[in-house]
This record gives sequence, C-alpha cells and structure tokens, in this order.
Amino acid sequence: MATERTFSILKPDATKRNLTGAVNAVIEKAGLRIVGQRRIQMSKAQAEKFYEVHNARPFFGELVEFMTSGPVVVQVLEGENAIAKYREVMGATNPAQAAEGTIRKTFSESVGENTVHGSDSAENAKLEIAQFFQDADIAG
Ligand code: RTP
Ligand code: MG
Repeated sequence: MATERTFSILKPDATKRNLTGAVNAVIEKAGLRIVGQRRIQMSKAQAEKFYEVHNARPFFGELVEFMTSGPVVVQVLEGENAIAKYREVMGATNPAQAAEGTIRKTFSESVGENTVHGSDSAENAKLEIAQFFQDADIAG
C-alpha cells in the first residue's frame, strides 16, 4: 500500500454545529494526517464546478445551495491508502445506512447534509486538491 493524498470537505452542517474539531478527531484517530486545511466560503461557481458530475441529478440545485449556505473546511488528508480509508471513515452517503462509528453515522442528519466529502478515486483526488490548494499550502 502506498501513501496517498485525498481531498476532504467538512460541509456547512459541520461548521454550523461547531463540529470541525470533533470530525477532525475522528480523522486523526483513523491515522489520516491533515496536511492541508483552510476554512472558506464556497462561491456558487466553485460548488457547481466541484459537483459538476452531478449537474443532471434532481438534487443538484439543492446540493449547490447547501454547499454555499455557510463556511466549509477544505482539507488534504494523507496516509496509507488514504482515499479508500477516508471513504470508510466517512460512512455511506445516506447516514441511515452508514456503519457504526463512521463520521456520517455519528454526526449527520440527512443524505443532503452529510457532514463530509471525500474523493472517490486517485484521479479525482488530484483534481479536487488542485481546485482548492496550491502546493505551498500543503505540508506533509
Ligand atoms: P461526496 O461526493 O459529497 O463525498 O458524497 P458521496 O460520494 O458519498 O455521494 P455522491 O453520490 O457523490 O453525492 C454527492 C452529494 O450529493 C448529495 N446527495 N443528495 N438528496 C439526495 O438524494 C442526494 N443524493 C446525494 C449528498 O450530500 C452527497 O454527499
Ligand atoms: Mg461523491
């Protein structure tokens, strides 16, 4: 297994409920290192670009509205097998189906407001990190 980097977002429901530290504790306990982190207000254009792959889905408008409804924390996580590992730590998209101990099971209230994003492939991790981070803002 190789050391990988993945891209993470703590979504507006996390910042709104003051859960950034609690979620980061789960991330770090799982052995993932937070090697880049920034709190931002996403613009509509940024959110539309980020979730472009879903632009034909019925929930797209709602998703963009939610992602711009408050601050988010964008992160680069590093570790062994980080992409798959973080997806496991996050839990299923729908918190009702997420396993015990996962971030979404512990903190999320609905499929729309599900607390975290994590890249789903090495290719997307690279693209997503590049959308929000410059090399100088990541220190592994
Ligand atoms: P993410 O991209 O945010 O990490 O989530 P994911 O891979 O687990 O799920 P994905 O299928 O990529 O969906 C992206 C986000 O869209 C919202 N969603 N809403 N109302 C709905 O039925 C519905 N389905 C998806 C969720 O916020 C999901 O995380
Ligand atoms: Mg996804």
